Amino acid sequence: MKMGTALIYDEEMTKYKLLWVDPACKIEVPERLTVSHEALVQSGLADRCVSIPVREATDADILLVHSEEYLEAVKKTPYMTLEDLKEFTLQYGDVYFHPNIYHCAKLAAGAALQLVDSVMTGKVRNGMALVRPPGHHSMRSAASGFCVFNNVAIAARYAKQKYGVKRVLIVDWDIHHGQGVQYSFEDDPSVLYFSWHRYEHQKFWPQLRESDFDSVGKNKGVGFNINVPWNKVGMQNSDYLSIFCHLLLPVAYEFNPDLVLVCAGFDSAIGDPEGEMCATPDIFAHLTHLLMNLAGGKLCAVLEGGYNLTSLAQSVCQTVQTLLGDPAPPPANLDGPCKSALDSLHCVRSAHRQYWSCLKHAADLPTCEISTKRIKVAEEEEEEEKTLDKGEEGNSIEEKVWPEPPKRVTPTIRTAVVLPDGVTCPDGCKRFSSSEDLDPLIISKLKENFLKDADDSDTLSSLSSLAALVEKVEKNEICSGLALVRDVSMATMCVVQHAASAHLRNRVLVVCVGDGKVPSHVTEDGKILVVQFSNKDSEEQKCKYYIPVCLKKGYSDVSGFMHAVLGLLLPLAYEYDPTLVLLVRMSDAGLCEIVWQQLTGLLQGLAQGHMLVLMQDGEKECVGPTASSLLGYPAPSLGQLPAPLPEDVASIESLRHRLKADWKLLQTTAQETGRGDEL
Ligand code: SS9
Ligand code: ZN
Repeated sequence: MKMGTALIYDEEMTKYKLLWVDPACKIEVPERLTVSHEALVQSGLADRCVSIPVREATDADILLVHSEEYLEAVKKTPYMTLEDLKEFTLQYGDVYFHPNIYHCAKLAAGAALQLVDSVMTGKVRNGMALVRPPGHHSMRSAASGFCVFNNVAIAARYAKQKYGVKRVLIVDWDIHHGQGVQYSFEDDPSVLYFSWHRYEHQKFWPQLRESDFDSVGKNKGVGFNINVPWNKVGMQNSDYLSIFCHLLLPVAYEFNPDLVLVCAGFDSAIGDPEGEMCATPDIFAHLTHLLMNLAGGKLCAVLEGGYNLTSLAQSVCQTVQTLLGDPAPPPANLDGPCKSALDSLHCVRSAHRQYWSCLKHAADLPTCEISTKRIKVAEEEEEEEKTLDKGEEGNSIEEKVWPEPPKRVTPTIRTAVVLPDGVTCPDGCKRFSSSEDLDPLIISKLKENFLKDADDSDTLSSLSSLAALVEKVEKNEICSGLALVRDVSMATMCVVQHAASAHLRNRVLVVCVGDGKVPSHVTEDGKILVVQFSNKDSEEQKCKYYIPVCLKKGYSDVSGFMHAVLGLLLPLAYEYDPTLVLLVRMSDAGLCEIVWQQLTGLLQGLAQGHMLVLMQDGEKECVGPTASSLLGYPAPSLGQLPAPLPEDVASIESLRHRLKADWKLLQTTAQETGRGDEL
């Protein structure tokens, strides 16, 4: 199994800067790299990575994306006088040249290629390259937006050419539209480009018509370009997560990439003077985590923007720490998406529904068009807003403050297992049995509650081990656990009752796969949320906190199941924000192994990875794969998914519609219910 996270950095890339006065370019400073790298060193993260040297991209590498004329022109810049450089710069938008930038641009592209090499040859599982200049704006024959060569576009072509990679997913979470990447792959169905970007009805740089949601790709590549325009500033964690759950992830799983490249710009984080968004640095832990089970975990993040040095450094650390496999921090303030974000989501989903079967059911385009075509209306509104805003808020962006993300402490024991004697402990896990330090009071309570009829000592010891495990997880001494038990229903009741008991103050998310009795009666106070997948028509949902999801064809419809996981379970789970996830595999579950591993992997983004998995003692063959997911190994790819069964989609969608009043992250269109539109 591939291990390790590459970190690619070279100080040389700090050795160029703006040599004249240009307000548009003054934010792109060498310190962007030094503070990011320094933060990784200071936090001990750099030491945990595999350090890989940069190299210069060759002409052949650069020509994978750029024209010869452009390359030749850039090659001359090291010899230009200041006046010549200024003049050369003038033909492009929002970019500057320096005698050493050509060298750095070759190193930046080369760093991305070194990263692809390390991941594709299996030297590491994933990694990040800290580079300057960024790349995503540069085009075949033009520099743009601080970018000289298109590092990520070159990396994608290189991966296809050198390693025969069939499908590359590029996720551009920078706050600017990577138009250079879009142009490079517009008619190429082997590269799926996703970008969200500040747009404001085409008023924000680079102010392109083709950055809107209706640029979906061309010719054979139609459907393989996904633009999410943000038409307001101030987007928050919920807005970003909504887009992931209801758009990017379903499409990405359907696309089934062999490699994921991230245009990792952090100007989409709070405090950034360009983005003016409000998502906190910890959101990048989640965005990263959610991509880590695609492509068998092969993920390469390449730095793009990020102009608030504090926010940038924190965001870089969150990303790298997640790549290293540490559990994600609890997600901050997920109070549902805002109206403008929902409008955007609605438009993109409807623009793409003819290309992706996971979006087939998406709502029609809204009748009053809300993006570019409303530019006139928007302009008028803006004028009004400006006159209103000024007095109150003024230029508040400079003063934006947010708490530093708390230290992510990973317990020394990652995964503990409670297994019957005959079953061997999987590598990397710790066998756990515990009666040692469990309060005798708890034991007698267990006996009383769960062993009324028979005094079965095996069951009692396994239940008390589970109870003790819950406590260790609660104290963050152990991150996750796995238990084979004789009676899954009973063990579930026992764990839930114990975990939700007053002295532990948990919020427990119970995810049950399969029929069987679950604790649906103890769910009124919100301390427990139960989501049960089954193929039997269950009674109507009785309460906000018990959610039966019925998949008629069982779990043979992997697409249907994933549809429910990504569009229903994940948003519910994030909004609920549990402190413990209890994943229960009922004896009749019959869910295929890799889907189960995907589920296990995805859910670990919640509750700081605090997860207990319960399985029936007959399912010994499931122990290894489950343990592997709990230990943070990426789940295998699901392959190219067929369309989900319409029947399943219909029932999942109707459930989502019924629940969205209670759970804001389930919304996919703007109704009266979105977070305030006061931004
Ligand atoms: C400054 C305008 C700068 C160019 C931004 C390029 C970002 C690359 N007010 N516009 S990630
Ligand atoms: Zn940017």
